Amino acid sequence: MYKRILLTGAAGMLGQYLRPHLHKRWPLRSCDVKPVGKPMKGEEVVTCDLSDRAAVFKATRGCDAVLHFGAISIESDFDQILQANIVGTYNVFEGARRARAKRVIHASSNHAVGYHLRDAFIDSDAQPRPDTYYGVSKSFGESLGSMYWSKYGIEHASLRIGTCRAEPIDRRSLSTWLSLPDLLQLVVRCLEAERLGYAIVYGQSNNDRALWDNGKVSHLGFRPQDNAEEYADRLLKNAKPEDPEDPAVKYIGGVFCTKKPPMWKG
Ligand code: NAI
Ligand code: 15L
Repeated sequence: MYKRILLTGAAGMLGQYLRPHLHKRWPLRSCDVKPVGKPMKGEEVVTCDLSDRAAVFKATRGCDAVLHFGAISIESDFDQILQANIVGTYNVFEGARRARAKRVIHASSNHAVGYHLRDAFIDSDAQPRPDTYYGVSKSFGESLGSMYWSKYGIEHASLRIGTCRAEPIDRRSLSTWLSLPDLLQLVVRCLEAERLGYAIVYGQSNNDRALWDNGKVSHLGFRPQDNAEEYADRLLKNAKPEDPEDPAVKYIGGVFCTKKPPMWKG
């Protein structure tokens, strides 16, 4: 049982989904630099920038678990990633240590290992092979999690999330999809599992075309229920043939592996 859980990134897509579900189970403090919305009864809402160390330390005070979902969630300029995702993640871990938190769960990403070949069927021991500055920042969070576990005993899970949406959106996400209910199950298992230690877990549903092996973290009891294959006919109906040598096809990270990822305005 937790006294209070801090959720960073509470105004974001995944934070907004998780908030009410978490609030039903545990006292919750929701935090973001953007407006989170009206507090639910008993919920505490905090506005803060993750790069503001004093504000993050204040936000973590009194929390015995942290779900760190706040971040720039796509590729961006290095200086922005540095502040929000690298400095910000350090602030969250250090705040959690000062608050004597038991567990920190970090929304990492498949982009921490984006340059592994798609058909390599990597597991939790795969080396970091980030595909972007964004992926580098997620890999940094995984390393911090390892250090805070080994040095201070703070249990940690880094969730290498695939594509978390209400539904899969394209051919790639028939492999990488994580449904929202499966995300919730994953987060709850990481909070409730008797033993967490240091865990690297792939955030994927029970997809026929799954790319990753969660066998080494089966003790968490994460058993995803959804399968992207249900959407395959619709998504593949008008799909063009793929070039297997295109980096966006060859590697796990998809378009993030191209020289200029299309979502990056830099
Ligand atoms: P999102 O972009 O919708 O939400 C991220 C939230 O972080 C936003 O509300 C934003 O305001 C907040 N944030 C950004 N910079 C901040 C700062 N400096 N200070 C305080 N708050 C800040 O992203 P989404 O989809 O909800 O993802 C949540 C987490 O999961 C992110 O860490 C993302 O990298 C990770 N993730 C998401 C995936 C997905 O498919 N949705 C896949 C892999 C990882
Ligand atoms: C991520 O890390 C992003 O946050 C998300 O928006 C998706 O692009 C996802 O990866 C993906 O790889 O599909």
